[in-house]
Amino acid sequence: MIDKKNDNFLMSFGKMPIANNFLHENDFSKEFFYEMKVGFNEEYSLFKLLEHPKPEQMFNSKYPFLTSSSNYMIQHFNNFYKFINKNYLHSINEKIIEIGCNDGTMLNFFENKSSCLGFEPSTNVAKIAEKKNLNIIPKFFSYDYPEAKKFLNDTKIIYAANVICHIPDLNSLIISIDKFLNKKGLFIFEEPYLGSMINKNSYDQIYDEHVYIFSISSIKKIFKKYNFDLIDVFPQSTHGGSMRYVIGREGEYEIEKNVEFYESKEIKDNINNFDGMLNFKKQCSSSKDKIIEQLETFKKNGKTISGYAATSKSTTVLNYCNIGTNLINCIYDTTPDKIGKFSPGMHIPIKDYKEFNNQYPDIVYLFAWNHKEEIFSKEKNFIRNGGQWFSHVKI
Ligand code: DWN
Ligand code: SAH
Repeated sequence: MIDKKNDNFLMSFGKMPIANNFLHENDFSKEFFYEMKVGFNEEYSLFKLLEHPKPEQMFNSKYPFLTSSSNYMIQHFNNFYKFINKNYLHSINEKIIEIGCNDGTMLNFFENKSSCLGFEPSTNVAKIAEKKNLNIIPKFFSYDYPEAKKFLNDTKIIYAANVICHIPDLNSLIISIDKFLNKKGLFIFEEPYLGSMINKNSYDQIYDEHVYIFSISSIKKIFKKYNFDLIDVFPQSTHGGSMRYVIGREGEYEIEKNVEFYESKEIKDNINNFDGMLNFKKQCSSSKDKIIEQLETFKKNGKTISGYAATSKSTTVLNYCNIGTNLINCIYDTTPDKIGKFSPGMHIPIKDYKEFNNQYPDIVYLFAWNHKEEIFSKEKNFIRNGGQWFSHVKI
């Protein structure tokens, strides 16, 4: 049982709204806030939120994020599909489950749709996946649904991307995985990586949906508790630095050298224990001071500042640093469900990205720093017109 016994408080980012709750002006007064406290569980080397909203408050019929909002990510998921297909599948009839399939971008690459199943509790995005003729259960992942019965004990691959860190109850998650996988079955998933977050000081990876920021040390310990081995790991450049983990039943597969290689790096870098996090805490508050000072200097010098990409991550930066319309006039974004609304907590207006080149601001805070290649190539004219990108993460 993975429990909270050895959770140690690290720091508080203060009052936070729901990161993806982009809202209309008449909903400002009933906006929900919680205190975003983070900590580190010494027993599992696990970086985590100590308080968070209930999953239903975030994943419901109004979830605005779509996997397909990034062309680069669509390509990445095509490559992830090929990676699974080439390395772990022997026939197109082997059963496959995706946890948190969102709009079905990755599941749609698999050839035999009838052997695939996606779980997606955000029903508005689940509907987009269903329109692609995919087999979807529009609910939170669990083995306990009649519709999932034929996948029990018979699934070769369960995979997920940027989802497992969204699931607070790791015990129930692993019990369901155990019920679905066959003897040689594998659980393959990738998530934002603690090592990258610490290196880049990208503290904006922390928000209500990201209950955990995993590492090799934590994943190995958590799954060991349920008689699973971490058999391989593959660093990824996506979402600012992620790690792909391959999990098999204890003793069924050889453990690849990569696991020890990257795990020993974590031990050397001191990211497997609470003390190793103390420097990160300092970095967060000095980053906050620096950002505010820089934005205020831009303003004093008469510069106009806008944001680009109303990411979930931006909710952490804006609320932690208390940045509102006094500093950033609006945020440009591509998502229909965000445009015309206001950012959670700080209430900065969200505008259609198509309006961006009508009148360029002087400075643009790039909130999707993780998609900089894609965005820079799309917005070359901004730089040609003398504009300047800005971020708290090195870009
Ligand atoms: O883990 C998660 C990841 C996978 O996606 C979720 N919890 C929620 C979400 O996080 P995010 O919002 O920080 O994701 P992104 O992919 O960094 O940013 C997406 C946002 O950026 C969307 O609102 C669309 C916008 N965007 C844009 O306006 N122009 C994105 C791109 C690539 C662009 O060119
Ligand atoms: N895999 C996609 C989506 C990531 S966003 C990608 O990488 O782009 C996180 C997704 O996980 C959301 O679509 C959310 O609705 C879903 N999710 C959250 N909790 C879940 C759970 N317990 N079971 C299944 N999906 C979940």
